[in-house]
Amino acid sequence: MKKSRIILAIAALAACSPQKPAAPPAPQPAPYELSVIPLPQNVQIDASQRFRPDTLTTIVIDAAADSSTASLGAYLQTLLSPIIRTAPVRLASGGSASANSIHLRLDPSVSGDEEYRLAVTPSNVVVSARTNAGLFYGIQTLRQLFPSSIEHRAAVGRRLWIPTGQITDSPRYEWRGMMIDVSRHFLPPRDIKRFIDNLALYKINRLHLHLADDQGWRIEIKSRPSLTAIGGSTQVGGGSGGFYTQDEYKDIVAHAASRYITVIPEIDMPGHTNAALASIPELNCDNVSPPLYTGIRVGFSALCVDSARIYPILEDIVREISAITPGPYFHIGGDEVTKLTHPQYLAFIERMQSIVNANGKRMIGWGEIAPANLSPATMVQHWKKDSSFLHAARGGRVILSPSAKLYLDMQYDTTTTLGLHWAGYVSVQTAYDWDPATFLSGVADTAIIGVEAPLWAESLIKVEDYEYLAFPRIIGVAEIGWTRQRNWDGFARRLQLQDERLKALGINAGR
Ligand code: TNX
Repeated sequence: MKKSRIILAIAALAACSPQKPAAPPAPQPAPYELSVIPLPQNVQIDASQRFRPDTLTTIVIDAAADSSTASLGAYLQTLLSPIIRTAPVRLASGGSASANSIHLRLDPSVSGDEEYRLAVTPSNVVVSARTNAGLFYGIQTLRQLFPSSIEHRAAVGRRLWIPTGQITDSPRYEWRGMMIDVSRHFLPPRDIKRFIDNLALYKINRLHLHLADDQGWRIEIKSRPSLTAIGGSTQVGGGSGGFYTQDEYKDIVAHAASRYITVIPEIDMPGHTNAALASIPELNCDNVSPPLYTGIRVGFSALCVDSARIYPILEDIVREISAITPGPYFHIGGDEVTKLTHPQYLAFIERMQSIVNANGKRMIGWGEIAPANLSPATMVQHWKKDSSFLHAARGGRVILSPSAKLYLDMQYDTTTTLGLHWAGYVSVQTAYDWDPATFLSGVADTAIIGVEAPLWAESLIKVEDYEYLAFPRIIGVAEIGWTRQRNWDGFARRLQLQDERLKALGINAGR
């Protein structure tokens, strides 16, 4: 484990001669302070020299690069527009970066899947990585080295520069996620895409969408149209609800992929299923649909798991969603089931695992699923005291989402209006200042695939509400997932330096 190294050189101070009468002191350039979050692994910066892009700067990519690398060039160009006006230019293979260029270089000698290197001199910038994901993360670091005015694309007369130096960086965990509950209240696709763009800035790479719960069904299932026609028609408090058509969902997934974020769909079952039960009578043991539910109680609903007739319906759902989800995961929920016996519950989870696997996906479920007979390829998402250690013992991986640390719907403190506090109040420091490696006894660091912060939406309506609770705590979660050597004081200072950037992006951060 390499120790982070940050060398900050202050721009040379103006020399002053002792003989001359006291002249007013020349204004000192402010020392450059690194604000990058997540903190990169190895940083050497010399702010006495700078790289300044201008209208003659070109973005270059290797001739051998694929269309995704070309898209990254265009993405970087948009970030720097209108300063950089030219389209990305392809280099001949093996060509070296010319003066006044930003070179996105695919380099097979960089080892990690998400690793990147960044080298900045006064005349050019080279971002190298083995993968396009690595290049994308290098671009995010580059973006954060620029002043926050980089986020004001149309601002006239802004001065963009970065200090010279070298950064090498790779993540600690492969899973750095956020969950958005779109069931309790529905968020339209444009708001989800806005989240995706903002999460990508902090190198989050998983977006888990909680698409079905008691209060709403939010994804079109073509073979079972009543799920959205009925189940998608309302939400907590009785609003009009909403759902994603399959085309809208595909568009969200594609947008996420362009930001190197994998979408994980969740259909919560066998509990948290009132919207489905209300839509399809056959899912109920008495064949009678209950009314739609718009309150916020949990634990009252369950599928009729002993009835063979429910499984073709569940197969249709898993098949249709799997077909439009390129990522390898399908989340079946599995939390808070009080209406079934334990053997009924475990048999159901095992049966769902077969259905999910038959559709080519790895199953994920909340912590309660751990005692079932699970494949080691299945993943358990810890959220409260559970038996995750059983899954670690069989060689399975665990996603850490401890509610008292990472539940973004927990209020910051007693003055917070939005959110809940059943797991406690979660300050920015509480969310940040803990170590996944030692968090669960019986679950070693090697069993932990990473961290994910869920944002449940019982009390949230508009995207600003979601942002208020998510930011800035999600930025801390991003650093927990990425950075090996970190501490609260350093993070707190860099977070303060991010404030202007969050404002420039129009993010309604809560603290
Ligand atoms: C518990 S966490 C739930 C959700 C609620 C949340 C509210 C989990 C797996 N289940 O259904 O929305 O608490 O904080």
